[in-house]
Amino acid sequence: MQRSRHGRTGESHPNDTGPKAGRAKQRAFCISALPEGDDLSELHELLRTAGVAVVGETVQHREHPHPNSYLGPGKLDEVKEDLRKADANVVACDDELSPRQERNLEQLLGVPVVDRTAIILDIFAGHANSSEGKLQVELAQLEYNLARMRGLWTHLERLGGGIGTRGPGESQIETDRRLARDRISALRRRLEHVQGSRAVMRAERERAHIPLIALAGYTNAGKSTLLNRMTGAEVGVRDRLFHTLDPTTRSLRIDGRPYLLTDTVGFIRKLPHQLVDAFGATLEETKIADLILHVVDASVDEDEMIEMLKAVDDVLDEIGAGEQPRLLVLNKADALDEDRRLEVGLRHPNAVLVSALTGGGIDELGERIQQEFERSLDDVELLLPYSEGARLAELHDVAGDFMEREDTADGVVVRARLPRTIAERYSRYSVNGARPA
Ligand SMILES: Nc1nc2c(ncn2[C@@H]2O[C@H](COP(=O)(O)OP(=O)(O)OP(=O)(O)O)[C@@H](O)[C@H]2O)c(=O)[nH]1
Ligand SMILES: [Mg+2]
Repeated sequence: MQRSRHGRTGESHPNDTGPKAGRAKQRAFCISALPEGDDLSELHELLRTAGVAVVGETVQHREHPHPNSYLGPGKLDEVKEDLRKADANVVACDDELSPRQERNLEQLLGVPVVDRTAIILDIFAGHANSSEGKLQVELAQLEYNLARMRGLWTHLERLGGGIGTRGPGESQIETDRRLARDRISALRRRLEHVQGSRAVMRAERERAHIPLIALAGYTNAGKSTLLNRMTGAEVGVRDRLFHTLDPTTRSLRIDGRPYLLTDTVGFIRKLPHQLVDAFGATLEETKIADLILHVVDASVDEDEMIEMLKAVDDVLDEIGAGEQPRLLVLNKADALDEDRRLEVGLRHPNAVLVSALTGGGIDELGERIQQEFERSLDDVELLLPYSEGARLAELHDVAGDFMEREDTADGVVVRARLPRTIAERYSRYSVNGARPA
């Protein structure tokens, strides 16, 4: 194979993902022991997002990955040859590898091996902007590395107390582990500090009782685009995975009523548990939401969409948001052909089809959101003495268009539909007593 100063020359490989493969510093060969039917396109996307070129792949359909080396020994011989031919300098695995599998693979193949978790952590590290995001990612990375150190340690232990096992190697690992643990505690403390202000904001919101709606969904589903469309925010949007890590909350009004809409980190199949742990506070926003808009990219085929929906449902369950009221939002309607449009309509009759990009379906989404909150609204008739006039503004703020006022000799008579919690607060002004909507 001819090589230029910049790497491989014009020759193209069937698995090249694009022109970048010729220049990229890191050239990955993908391996997987996936069950029949799955493919590696998502791993390719992850690598593209991480700035790594894909130069080849091998899939071995196995019941279970090989416990020592992930793929079987015969397959690994083939991979070794393929690696050389494709001039790959790193192997990327679509699963999380045990420390032992990773170590053995590196020894057998002679190049660094990264697993799915490491790739995702790497992407998160590259995309973290806020100090909180950076701390969260560092915490997840340390947890991941600590598990690897532990693996190395058991490996040495198994060698038995012979020469060399009680020397500097052992104490070095112990020191490293202790340092990692100290750093983890320090990071947790700093995170708690940073997250304090979020708790204050939340308490304020709860006092005001503004309904909180959280966007949740697979990475790249269009959550940030939808936030921007609905609230006029200018959150960054890009066709890459895990572009958003920091939560953004913006207010919006539907028929005059205020809501808060929050956009957070996206999910993925096999989202590393270290990230779920470290991003606990960020994901908390989803957990405490009054309504979750589950956004999914409907422009893919049905099977893939179902898989993405399931991956998100799993994470929502895992973070304790499984029981939250939910509305399914099928996004990217503009990219659907007529057949697919009909199909999603039939298969997901309760979902709302929108295009965050063009604005199609957004009004209907607004109506559906209102309907979801309808149940928690009460019709009230209040008599506010003129001395309590200041409260009118607050009432108007929460009731939006659903408020009428009439000036009488005794004060202002207000008829409004209010969130139950606010209706309760005003019950002492009630003319007929609050009655359920
Ligand atoms: N065709 C089409 N593309 C869309 C639509 N909504 C979003 N996109 C595109 O999808 C890509 C991802 O959009 P984002 O809004 O960044 O997606 P996200 O869900 O916030 O992704 P992460 O933050 O990475 O989890 C971008 O290239 C958007 O332009 C849509 O309605 N139609
Ligand atoms: Mg986003």
